[in-house]
Amino acid sequence: MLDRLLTPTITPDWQEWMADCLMMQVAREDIEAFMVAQGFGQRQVQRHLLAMETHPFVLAGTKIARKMKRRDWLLDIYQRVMEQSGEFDEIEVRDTIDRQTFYKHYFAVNRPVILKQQVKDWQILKRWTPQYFKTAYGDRQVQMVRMTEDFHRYHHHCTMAEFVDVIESGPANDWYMSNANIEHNDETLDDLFHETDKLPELLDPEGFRNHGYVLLGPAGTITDLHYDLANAFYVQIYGRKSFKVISPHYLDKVYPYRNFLSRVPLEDGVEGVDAQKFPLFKQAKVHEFVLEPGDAFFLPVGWWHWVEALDTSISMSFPNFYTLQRYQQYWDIAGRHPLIDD
Ligand SMILES: O=C(O)CCC(=O)C(=O)O
Repeated sequence: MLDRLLTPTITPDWQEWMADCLMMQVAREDIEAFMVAQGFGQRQVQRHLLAMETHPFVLAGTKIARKMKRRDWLLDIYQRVMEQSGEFDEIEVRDTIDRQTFYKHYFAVNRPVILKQQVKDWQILKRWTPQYFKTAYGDRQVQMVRMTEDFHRYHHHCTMAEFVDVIESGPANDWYMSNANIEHNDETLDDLFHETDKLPELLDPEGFRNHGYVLLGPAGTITDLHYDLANAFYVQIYGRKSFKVISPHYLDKVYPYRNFLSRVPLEDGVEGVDAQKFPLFKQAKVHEFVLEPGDAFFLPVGWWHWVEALDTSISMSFPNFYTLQRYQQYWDIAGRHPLIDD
């Protein structure tokens, strides 16, 4: 009787964890041993497991988990096969590229590339500095993403001049003018895109403004590991940014959640990732590089990326390729599926 009173109840959170383990085919004995070590009673755990194992929800979930495992297996094999060519060991660095080579050998095969000279003569590389933003757009109201200590993000309004003062006052990771504020900053972004040099060899001048981003923030700004729903042509305008990039083939190794985010924190580098919490992560190949002002980077759809500003930084990201990107439509279909939400 006393035992029963002292034994913790198996809360809905624990039940969810147990169901998850069962669906992922973790051995019954392992689940039992783990829970007993957490203070649960053995008979109590056994009773729950027995009821859960034959529950129709768990049986349906097990089938779905098997399907997902088969897909993960296939992605794993694709990666291994590709690696045999030796061509994908590193992200390729080139000076420039012509349209045909780019679309055939990179865009169409989802292959990233760094271009060191492609945008070197862009005028905004000389003109754009935080001080220029302050002088030319100082009194504009702009919207920033701010992040609280508990990683809650919210929007903050201030003038461009105020924002520039903040980002120049030292490293921080809680002020960012990024893609999340695109609608509110429309007028300012329109003007910035109007100023931007064009790149007709690779990007369609017609669609230059559509859904492109200007990313402005202090040294120390971190964008956590995630992937984008479209291809992006990323240009580093001012300051340096450090990238960690992972092929989409490692989907199950980066612990995805909420659609396109990863649970793996990379602030302490790849070595700093907790191997107990994220045991599969060590199997993922992480490409690390730094973009300098004037560097461009083709970031294909689905590639995981983690980014840190090493200096006060201005970057741009363009989606206006000559090939239409209709992936968003497919995403809408997949995104509505509740199982993809976690
Ligand atoms: O420069 C950054 O902070 C990363 C931007 C990014 O991840 C994105 O545009 O998808």
